[in-house]
Amino acid sequence: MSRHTFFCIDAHTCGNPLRLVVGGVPLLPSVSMAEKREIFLRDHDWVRRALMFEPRGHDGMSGAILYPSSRGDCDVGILFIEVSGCLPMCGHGTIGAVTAAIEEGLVVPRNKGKLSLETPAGKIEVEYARGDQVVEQVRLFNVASYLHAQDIDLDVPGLGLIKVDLAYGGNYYAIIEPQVNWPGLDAMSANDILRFSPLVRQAAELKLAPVHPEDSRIRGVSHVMWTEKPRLERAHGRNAVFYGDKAIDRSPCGTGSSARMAQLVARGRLNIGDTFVHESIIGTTFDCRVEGETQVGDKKAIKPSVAGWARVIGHNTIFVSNFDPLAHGFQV
Ligand code: PYC
Repeated sequence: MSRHTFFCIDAHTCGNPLRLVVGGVPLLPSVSMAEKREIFLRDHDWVRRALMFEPRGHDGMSGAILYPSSRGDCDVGILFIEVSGCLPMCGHGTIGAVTAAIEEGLVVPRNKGKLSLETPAGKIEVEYARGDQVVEQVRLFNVASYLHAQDIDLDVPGLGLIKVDLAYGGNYYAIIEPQVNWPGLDAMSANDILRFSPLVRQAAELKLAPVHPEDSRIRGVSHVMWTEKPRLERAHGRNAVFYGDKAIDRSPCGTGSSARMAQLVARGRLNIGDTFVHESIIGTTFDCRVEGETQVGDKKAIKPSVAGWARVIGHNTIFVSNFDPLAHGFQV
């Protein structure tokens, strides 16, 4: 029998899953994480499908793999794997992976409480606070984020004409605010989110087909963010983020929060230095901040940071055997 064994640390970040694969992963050449991502997708995508899809994963599964960084100025590289592919950047994935890696002694930071990570979307800095038992908080200083397009009219079957903004925070987000044809998240069930989001994403992609001005490998509308007033007194906004084919982020979404802040700053509704507490669909929060201004191509951009917590929930030894007809997973 040929059986491949993966050792995983399962965790969740504010409710959203993160499977850190620490053993059994394919070796990749010493190139940038952006190139490793392409090689992984080309030659080893079965690993992602086996570990993310049913029966070993589920519709909302996501994970990460740590690799040595080929950059001298980074402690480690990180590859994000999830149901839709390998994201250039993932906020909840970073918070979960850093928490698990620090608690389990997988990375030794050069500077106490700090890590420099190479992601496929670029270098990010991380600060973490370690308590007696657990890592209490991870703050990631995300890639430059910007508003790509605003007030775009989309004709969405079942909704009618709606206006969306498109913003980048490590992935491209179609952001929808309450408006005439869409009264807000509170009027929507989870089934509605799953039904309308792919239609919005498809319409936004058809109209805008965004390509990152500094890295053409980062392209396409991958996520849809539905926004709403917060329920929690300390929060400034609430959202539900759709990704993959059937996933709704249980966390407030790190790259989504970065995109949302970039949109709000560009629209003059948030300022440099402001904090932005973002509430998720299940009421967990990320403490976000607009750290500064920058440029992406010829667009004004922000430097966002996002802080949240994660908890390790178990060690998982997963077999993928050639005797299992569903070894490489399936989606329904
Ligand atoms: O936290 O950036 C994020 C994220 C992306 C997809 C799901 N979560």
